[in-house]
Amino acid sequence: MSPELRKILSEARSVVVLTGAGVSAESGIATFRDPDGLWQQFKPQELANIDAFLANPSLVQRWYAERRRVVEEAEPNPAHRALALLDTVVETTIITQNVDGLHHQSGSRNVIELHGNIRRSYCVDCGGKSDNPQLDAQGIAHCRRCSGLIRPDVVWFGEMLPVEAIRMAYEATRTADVFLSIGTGAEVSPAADLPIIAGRHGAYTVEMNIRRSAISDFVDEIVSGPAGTTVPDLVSVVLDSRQTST
Ligand code: BV8
Ligand code: ZN
Repeated sequence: MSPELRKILSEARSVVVLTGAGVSAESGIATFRDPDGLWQQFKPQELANIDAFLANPSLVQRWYAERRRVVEEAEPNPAHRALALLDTVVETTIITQNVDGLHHQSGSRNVIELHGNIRRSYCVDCGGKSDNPQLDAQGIAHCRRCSGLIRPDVVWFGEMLPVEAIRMAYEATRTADVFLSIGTGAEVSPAADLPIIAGRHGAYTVEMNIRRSAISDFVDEIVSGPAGTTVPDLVSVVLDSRQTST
């Protein structure tokens, strides 16, 4: 970490963090595009879109049920916990692409879930929440109120992001002093545009990853290494600098 980043972190009033699947990798949740990632077996087009779901609801429901089981067994890792700690000394907004809910679980207060949350499901027909669906003879989950198909409350390709979530994300991004992009390949828009927008609005932009991403050439600084190590290290610099200055 450069002396410049140390100084900026010690004076920052607002830190905005974009997280991707790499932040949850050390909690045992597979990423999407890494060599052992989720998309290796299936392509996003085959699963994470409404047409694939309507064409084969059983396959898509089973895939999400399996991912939800992994998520429900997962624990926040040191990266999640460090970001929750950061929130206690400087205004921290977490904009996450992850659908696992681990930032909430680790105690972060300002979490914007851009792509929804896999722990929630709803009926495609009446929109009603569903946590105890009716299974038909093929094991396909239906709504108890109207028999509509049950889907995960996540944003699929080609679907709009939650309007309030993306509005808050842009607002935080435009006013950030420091913008950290952690554990994301930055290949999915509009999330991937946020670090670029932050830089244009004067934020010092930092990428924290184990390899280069689509935004590596556009950020001010790259901190390489696993998030479970680099994020606690960065947060301890902020804590030390704030404690010595008080
Ligand atoms: C929209 C759902 C508009 C939930 C996901 C061309 C054709 C068609 C569409 C498009 C197109 N061009 C652009 C688009 C738009 C499209 C898009 O961006 N497509 C891409 C693929 C080209 N975007 C959309 O469709 C979005 N909607 O634009 O709507 C619209 C306008 C009007 C009207 C209607 C619509 C919706 C995007 C949301 C898609 N949903 N997931 C789920 O099933 O989980 S995307 C999926 O990718 C996840 O949400 C994930 O969060 C996201 C990004 O992936 P990453 O988090 O970055 O994960 P990845 O595996 O890629 O990378 C992991 C990274 O971690 C790596 O860099 C790795 O090095 C690093 N790492 C690994 N381990 C560690 C680590 N780093 C640190 N420490 C470690 N230990
Ligand atoms: Zn229904």
